[in-house]
Order: sequence, then C-alpha cells, then structure tokens
Amino acid sequence: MAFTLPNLPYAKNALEPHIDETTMEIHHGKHHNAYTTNLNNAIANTEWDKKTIEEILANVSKISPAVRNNGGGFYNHCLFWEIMTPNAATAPSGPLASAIDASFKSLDEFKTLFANAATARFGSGWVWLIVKDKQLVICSTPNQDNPLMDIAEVKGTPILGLDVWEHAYYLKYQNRRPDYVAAWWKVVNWNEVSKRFAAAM
Ligand code: MN3
Repeated sequence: MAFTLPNLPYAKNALEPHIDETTMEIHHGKHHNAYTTNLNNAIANTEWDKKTIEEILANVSKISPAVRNNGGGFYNHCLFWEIMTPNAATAPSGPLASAIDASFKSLDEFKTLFANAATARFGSGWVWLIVKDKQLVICSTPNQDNPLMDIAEVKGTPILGLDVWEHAYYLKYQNRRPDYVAAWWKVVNWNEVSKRFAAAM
C-alpha cells in the first residue's frame, strides 16, 4: 500500500487573504508531495508498507529517522488541510465548545494559550490540540513529530494542528509568526475539529 498525496479540499486560493495561494501551492504540491514520496520510498519492501499511517507512527521509534520525518510530514499535512476551510465558523459549537470552556475557561483563553505555544516552539514544528485520557490538552512537537508517535513527550489524538514551519507562512508573514497564527483562526474548520473530537471521545 503506497500512500498518496490527497487533493486539497478547496482551491489553492480559497484561504486568501489569510493563507496566500503561492504558499498553498508550494506547501501542498512540493512539501507535502515530497513527504509522501519519501515516506513511500522509506517503507517500500519492508513490513511497514501494508500498515496504516497510525500504526506506523505508533511504532516509529523502531523504524527509521526517514519514516519519523516523512511519515509525520505525510500525516500532519493531511490533517492540516482538512482542519482549514474558506467557510469557517467563528467559533466551535456543541460538545467541543463546552469542552474548550471546561478545559481552558473560554475560547479566547484557549486561543491565547495555543498562540503562546506557537510562539514558544523554537524553530520548526507543530502546535496541537489533542484528546488525552478524554481531556483536551495543548502541546507542541518539533520538526514533523506528532502526538501519535511513540516517541512523543505528550501522546494523544490530534484534533487540531497548526504548522509553524517557516514554509507555512514566510512568503506572506515573513518573521511575523504571531500574525500568521492570528490570521489562521479565521480559516479553522471547527466542524471538522468537532468531528475529530467526537471520534476521539
Ligand atoms: Mn508544512
């Protein structure tokens, strides 16, 4: 089973002006495509080439650095495209909204803590909202690691993830990572995050 690069669920320019078309084109067509190809090459003719990406990530310490980097890159970007939408609601609703209020006091407080984690991540990495033992937790990982990996400091099921590699924002925002994070909230697909929350609970 080879992994395939998924199509974007919207046009490359659909997230303008918050995420620009050229960034989306390079990010999906070059970066995500390379992670996918390199993952397939790294698992070809091994026992891992018939496993799911979740099974691979859960055992990644036993495989190779190439699978850690590219398997993470493959999974993380698949999630990233899906948790964004040009038709974003301004806030979550239902059980996810209640859980955010219960865990972080309010949506605004949650956004502040999440943005702080994005600023604090030195160099390249990701910030996550995960379900861990039925609780919402914010965490971050370096490089293309994620909370499904057996090597992760904080493990859980990701329901929202933010790419803070410079390739995700540098063309439009240069060194202004906080401005990118502030704009990104305007394209978060809360319906999709809610679905992932329900599945993880
Ligand atoms: Mn990326």
